[in-house]
Order: sequence, then C-alpha cells, then structure tokens
Amino acid sequence: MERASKKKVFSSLDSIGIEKDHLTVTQFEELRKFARKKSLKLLRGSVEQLRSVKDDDEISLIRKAVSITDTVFSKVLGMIKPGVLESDIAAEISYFHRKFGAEKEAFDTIIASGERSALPHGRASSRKIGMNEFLTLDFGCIYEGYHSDMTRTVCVGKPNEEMKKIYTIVSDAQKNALDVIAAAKTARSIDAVARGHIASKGFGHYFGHSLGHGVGLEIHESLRLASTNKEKLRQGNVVTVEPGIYLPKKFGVRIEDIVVVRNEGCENLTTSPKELIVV
Ligand SMILES: [Mn+2]
Repeated sequence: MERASKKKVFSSLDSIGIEKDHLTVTQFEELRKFARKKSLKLLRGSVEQLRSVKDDDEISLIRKAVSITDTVFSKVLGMIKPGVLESDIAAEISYFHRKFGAEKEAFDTIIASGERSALPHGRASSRKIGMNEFLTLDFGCIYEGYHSDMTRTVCVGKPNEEMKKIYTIVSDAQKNALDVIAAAKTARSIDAVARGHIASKGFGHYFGHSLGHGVGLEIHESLRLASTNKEKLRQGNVVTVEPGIYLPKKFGVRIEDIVVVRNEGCENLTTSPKELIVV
C-alpha cells in the first residue's frame, strides 16, 4: 500500500488488530508510524479461532482435496512391491496429485516401510521396500488453498499375528473416536476415547502424539484433538482423526481420516478403505 493511502486507511479506523504470531518487529514499527499507538491491539489465536469453523464453500474445497488424495492412493497402491524405493512412491504421489488437479502436496510425503514405519514422521527415504512388512503412507495435497491429509498403513507380503493385532487395535481406536465425535464434546474427550482403547490393550506408551488436528488453509490448525485441549468441538470444525501405535525397531501403524464435525456426529470425508490391505 502507498504511504498516503496507508495513512488514510489507518486514520479512518478506531483500532487495528495485529496477529502477533505473524508480524515481524520491522513491520510492527512501520505500522506504528501510521497508526496511533493506542489503536493497535495485539491478537493471538483470534483469527485461527474464527477459521476453525468452516463454511460450506470451504468444506467443498477440502472435500475436493480429500477426494484427489483418495484417488491418488488407489493409483499408487498398484506400484507398492518389494524392491521399490520409498522415494519412488513419494514421487508418484507428487505426480498424481498434480495430474488430478491439486496445486501441490500439502507437506513432505511420509513413506515409511519396515522398521521405519515406527517413525511417526518418517519422510520418504531411499530405503527399498522389503517383504512381509508394513508400509505407512501419510500424504495430502492443496486444492485452491485448502489441504487434505490422510494416512494408510498397508502390508507388503504377509502380516504376522502381531502385525494383525496392532492393526486391529489402531483401527478400532479410530472407529471408537469417529463414533463419538460431535459438536459440544470436548476435544480431549475424543482424544481420550482413542487413547483409552489403545491403553486398554497395553500399548498406551506407544501412542505418543495427539489424536488429530484441524485442517484448512494450513495443514495443522485449530482445532486440535489433544489430551490437554478443553475446547469444545463446533459444527463445521474439520479435523483429522489419526491414532497410531509405534513399536521401536519393529513397525508402526497409523490410520488417518478427515471429518467434518456436525451437531449429530460427524461426516467422514475420506473414503479410502481401512481394512488391512495386503499388496
Ligand atoms: Mn495429519
């Protein structure tokens, strides 16, 4: 904005809210020159709070982003086999996201095979996918500014009894949480349902992150489904639900969907299958 028009705009305002997490000191000093000091109000989290409830147009864009990611998952499933590099799968995901209309990926794709699946944030490496092991894929895209985010864990070859058992526990934990999500519930009560199920099976120590997070213009935003968050869910919140169990040096399982919170329950936007896929 030109200096003169800046002055004109600011002089017409009673007060100016500043998102203090997003303004540099230089920008603040510049702003202060134009505005009267008393009219500047430092805000933190206010815009994020407003943004956590999505309107129908925003939900449509997220729905589209999620559907692109679902399609991409079905496309890459066929190329997962022993000997293929994790980074090859990540490259295909990137290609297909753009091919199906996304602007780009929402974050660095996580492709974690074998022991690496026990790393919750295992970005695609040059590891070759092996036989009879889990592969976790966590990826998403941006469509008209809005993000998708999904995780599936598939088995390459044959799962052993322990792998099947852990997969079922994570899958049930997610299902239990999805069953109770609704407006007016607290975020932490939803986290507690998934965490409680995993703990009841003896794996509480192996679920080291929160259950989910808001998704929208940013990949991680309000509202967070965390054990410490007492905020209440509201109709129109869009959140991920992503429990996991990570057994160090062995394997990990995470399953993640995106849902829209409704007054009665929730709507799951993710349609990719969740039964254990064996490729
Ligand atoms: Mn996520």
